[in-house]
Amino acid sequence: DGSFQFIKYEKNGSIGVITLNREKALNALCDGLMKEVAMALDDLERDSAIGAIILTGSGKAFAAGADIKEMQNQEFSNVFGGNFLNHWTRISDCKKPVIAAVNGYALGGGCEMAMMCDIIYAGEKAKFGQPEIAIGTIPGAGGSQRLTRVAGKSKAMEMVLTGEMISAHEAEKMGIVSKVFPTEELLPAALKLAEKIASHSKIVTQMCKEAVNAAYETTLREGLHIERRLFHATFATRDRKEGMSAFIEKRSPKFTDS
Ligand code: CO8
Repeated sequence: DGSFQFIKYEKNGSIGVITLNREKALNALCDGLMKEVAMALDDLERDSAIGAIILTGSGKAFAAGADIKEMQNQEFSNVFGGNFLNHWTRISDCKKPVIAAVNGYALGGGCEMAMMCDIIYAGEKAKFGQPEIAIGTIPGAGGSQRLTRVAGKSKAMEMVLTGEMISAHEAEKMGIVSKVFPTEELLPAALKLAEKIASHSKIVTQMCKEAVNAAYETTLREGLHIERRLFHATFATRDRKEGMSAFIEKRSPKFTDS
């Protein structure tokens, strides 16, 4: 649809693909771009045909961070008072699975944006980093928190205190990225993953995502409680019955997302 200025956005069967499209600025995440991503996500969440979402970049970058030109002349009273970049949380609030397909730079807010997604696939030339320290600020959208939970204190400290980039393979070793592909194979692989995810019951998939996120955001005791409740809740769906019946009857399940 031609109404977006900073992203391209398409639906491909049960998959929604959001492509950051501000190549000249290495997809720097200006306010307008983030608002468009949020609008696309609103639409994809409303569309019951969509079972998984891919977020990807273009040209040399996934995204080279928050827009430094936009931040340059801001002052504390504005950013604090206006809760600057508050709407960035839209991605992590998405109930449907979001896959980041990272080819090229994922720096600062770009790395944080990838980590807001549920699964990160990377092209072998991708670079990840939190370079905020080099421009006199610090990560502001999860770089000191999500990165530390995933990679541990020593690695996270090294990245945020030096600002240096790491390769896709290093990111994979650290657990930030789940798989690395040759550049050209990244998007097809992300689509294949998204199709696999979207082939399951969409309602149960959302419960599953919620359960994993509980592990990430709560104590073990609370997380186990939430998991048990959600597991019980799958018994309120037709798809749970259908999935188990199909197994017993040795046929493929026909999920109705109900
Ligand atoms: N913001 C604005 N413009 C950018 C950004 C950016 N983050 N990154 C690149 N650009 C622009 C450049 O200014 C340049 O524009 P122009 O042609 O008008 O001069 C164009 O993109 C191309 O960039 P380069 O010429 O620099 O390209 P190179 O290939 O030489 O270098 C790099 C590529 C290494 C990626 C380099 O562009 C770079 O270091 N970019 C900045 C990376 C960075 O510091 N990112 C962190 C930004 S701070 C941040 O993200 C804080 C997040 C806080 C979120 C808070 C939420 C609540």
